[in-house]
Amino acid sequence: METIKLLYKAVVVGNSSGAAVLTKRALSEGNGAEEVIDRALMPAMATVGEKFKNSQIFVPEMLVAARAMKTAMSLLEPRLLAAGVTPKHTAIIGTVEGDLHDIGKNLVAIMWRGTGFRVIDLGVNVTPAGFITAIEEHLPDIVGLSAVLTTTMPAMAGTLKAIRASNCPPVKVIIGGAPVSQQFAEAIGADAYAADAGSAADKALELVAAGGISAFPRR
Ligand code: B12
Repeated sequence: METIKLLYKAVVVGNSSGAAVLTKRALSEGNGAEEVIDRALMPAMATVGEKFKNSQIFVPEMLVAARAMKTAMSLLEPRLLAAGVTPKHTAIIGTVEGDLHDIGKNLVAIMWRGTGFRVIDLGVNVTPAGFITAIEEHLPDIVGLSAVLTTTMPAMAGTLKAIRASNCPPVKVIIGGAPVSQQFAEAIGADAYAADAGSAADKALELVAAGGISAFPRR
């Protein structure tokens, strides 16, 4: 079987050592780093996201797949840097103020990275000012807000309001977390909602493809 296909499979099943060997082999066979990412790693993370969405795999399997992808990426990154290749899109993600849950947010960050985004993870208990400062600094295309407690849903609404009221560059905001919904997203004026990490990757791509923010000059 073709090395690229084998690498795809190694990442899907979370075989990190296999992913390392196959990444090196794919490069030695003359594949470019970008080609390896586009043809093996991204499709693998898309499959992982789809399986997670359909409850065919769960958090542990997703984490080992992410680790395999990270192993492969660590071998490809030096080549990308040498070639001056950088991710096309940037995302910021954080759990809103008062909320310390980060397992779901981390999975979304993994999927976004696997989809080709540069992701700046602000962590948990992030204040509205924390989000705004990061938006000003990193000029992201999208911002993800996570809230896992019903009691921090108002903080999510407040964060979105503060972002919109600030002078920070225009940005699309996507929300998620167990207690929030599409209806809540619409009520607070978020650009999108996603129920799980796989859907979050699809939505992020939809948001950047829809544009509307691309006119803003980015670094
Ligand atoms: C683990 C956990 C904790 C851990 C958190 C550790 C950590 N590092 O995250 C600890 C022990 C710290 C904790 C503390 C508390 N917890 Co807690 N916790 C949980 C638990 C068991 C699992 C949450 C989880 O990780 N789920 C798995 C992830 C994968 O799912 P997820 O978060 O929903 O994320 C997915 C989607 O929602 C979505 N998503 C998430 N974020 C985002 C963001 C974006 C942008 C997008 C697009 C999508 C998205 O994608 C994710 C992946 O598919 C839940 C119960 C449960 N079974 O869910 C309770 C639960 C969330 N906790 C609860 C409570 C009450 C608390 C405490 C208040 C308890 C206390 N009395 O101290 C504290 C609050 C601390 C605080 N200030 O935040 C309640 C919340 C009730 C409510 N409706 O508000 C729950 C539901 C338990 C219960 N049944 O009562 N908790």
